[in-house]
Amino acid sequence: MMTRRQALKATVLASAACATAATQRVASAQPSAGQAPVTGLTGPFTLPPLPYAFDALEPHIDALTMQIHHDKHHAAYVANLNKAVAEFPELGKQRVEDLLGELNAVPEKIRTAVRNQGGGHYNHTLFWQMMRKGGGGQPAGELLKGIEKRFGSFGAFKDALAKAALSQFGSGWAWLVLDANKQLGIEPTPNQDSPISQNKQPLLGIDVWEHAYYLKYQNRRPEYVAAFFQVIDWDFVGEQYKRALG
Ligand code: MN3
Repeated sequence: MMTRRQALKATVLASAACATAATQRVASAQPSAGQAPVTGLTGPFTLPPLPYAFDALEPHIDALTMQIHHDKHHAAYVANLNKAVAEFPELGKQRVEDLLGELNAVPEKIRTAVRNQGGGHYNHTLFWQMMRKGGGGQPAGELLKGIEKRFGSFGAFKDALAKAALSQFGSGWAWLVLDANKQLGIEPTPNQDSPISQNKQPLLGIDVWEHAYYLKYQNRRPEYVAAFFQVIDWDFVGEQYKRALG
């Protein structure tokens, strides 16, 4: 049997090995497809690769935050979602957004797990695509028109989304959504709740969990929110808007 001291030493060595691997991978700054060392990722739900290098959003969002956020946090939501649906194989054949859109149809035993872990998987899958290297600026076309019509101006929209992000107490998200009446709106959600569970299509979301910004910004959430606006991929958000309008 391992003594406590041996167990502690083994843990420290394992952590050191992880830290070394993390440093090497940040240095190489490659997309992380197939690299995530988290068990439970063999399906039915899978971790999508980050669509750009870890350091693509520097200096606004740092490479180490991106790496941990994707490879550890998002990977864990996927792994835990897979564990939750393991005894309900038919659920694993559905899209995660369909499970979240009909949470009441999910067996009660795993409903909270699907809400939290499935929400984490879906929200982050969108989140990576909502950002890009050299992003920021303003939307164009129909989305800009829609935002101006609903909020008065792009500046007023930006202020409203930032306000929702800053006033979310604790962990959660602030979203630009399109509701069932095809109206744009600002929607804060706690934890990993997704607007899609309220029949609202998320178009743009700011993750305001501390894991999204603490390494670089510590408690300065307003700086992180300002930085997020510098990396938004408005082309992607505009496409989401068009699709949601139908
Ligand atoms: Mn997150």
